[in-house]
Amino acid sequence: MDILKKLENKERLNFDDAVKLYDLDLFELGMIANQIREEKHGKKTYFNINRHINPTNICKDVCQFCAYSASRKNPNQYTMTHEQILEAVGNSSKNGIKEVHIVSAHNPHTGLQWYLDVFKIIKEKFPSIHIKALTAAEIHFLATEYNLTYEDIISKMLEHGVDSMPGGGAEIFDEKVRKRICGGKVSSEQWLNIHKLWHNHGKHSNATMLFGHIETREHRIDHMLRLRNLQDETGGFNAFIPLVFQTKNNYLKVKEPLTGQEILKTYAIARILLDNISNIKAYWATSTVKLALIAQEFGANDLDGTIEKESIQSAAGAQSAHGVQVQQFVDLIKNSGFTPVERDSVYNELKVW
Ligand code: V47
Repeated sequence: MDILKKLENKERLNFDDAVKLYDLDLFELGMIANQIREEKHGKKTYFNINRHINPTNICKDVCQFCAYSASRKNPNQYTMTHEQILEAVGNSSKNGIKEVHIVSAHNPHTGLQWYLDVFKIIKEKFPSIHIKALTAAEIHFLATEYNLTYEDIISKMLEHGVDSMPGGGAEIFDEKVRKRICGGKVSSEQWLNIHKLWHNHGKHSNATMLFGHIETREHRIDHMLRLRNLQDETGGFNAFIPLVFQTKNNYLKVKEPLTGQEILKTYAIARILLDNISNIKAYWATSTVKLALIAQEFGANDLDGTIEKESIQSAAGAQSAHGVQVQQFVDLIKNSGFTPVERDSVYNELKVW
């Protein structure tokens, strides 16, 4: 097969080649992805000790896949006060967190300064905690709502202590699918442009892909290739994170969740295609812990972190309402034959456990 030759010669795959990868036998695909993983990372599996905070669920936008937003189905609106947010970070800092991952809905009532002050007060009180915050979708919302440019918002993020950007809001880049699942929010081109502007400041970010809803395999490949192109330009993405769609409490009536095989193939293909993104993250909250551990043999070298509490995906059925204890995480990685390596948010190694 041509593709196998190309891979042997370490040639880049194009769109048609990549789509055909899905037709390979799962184990053949896994072996190819695992070989690349081992060349890049050996048996190391990265994780971090982190805490997710989702400060408000009130949202101006209506995404069909979302179970978190309080604008429609969810009657339980909330907006945390800055004191509550500080208290949450304070409690978690006792557990040794090195990162807070802050993602909110697009709340038009708080004012811009409320969003920014969340970062400022955390940085002032906990200067050593890395703040990963504001998705490109939130940046687009804030710029539009307050009549500012993306650069304006990015400068304010930097001033207020944001260290890196999470990969959320990417969903699926294909414009037709995007219109159906989240029309009205940040477009694909805007999402990519915002990350490019952020990278131009010498800063890093992640990239996600929401899959397992109404998209096809071709749409996933297209998504990954658009990311590969931007990464060639900027080199700013730390990790690619395929997010497995959670089917509960949302408007996309997906009856058949993806099979484990399809999820593993997608991780493996990501590892093969994204030769310029170092880390493939099997985010256990959406893949399940069990599958994330297997994904280590299919190209994934990162399992995200301990999380502590997460509200967006758990609203749709993910297992992340509560996190995992560090020791349990470490034991799971070890028992599955890999070496747990605690990392910081930009992938410096902190401790081999
Ligand atoms: O963009 C929403 C997703 C994302 C559902 O950068 C859903 O390290 C599955 O981006 N089923 C936010 N997913 C979370 C996110 C993230 C998570 C972990 C690590 C990082 C990182 C980023 O959650 C949204 C959206 O794609 N999401 N609803 C759902 N029903």
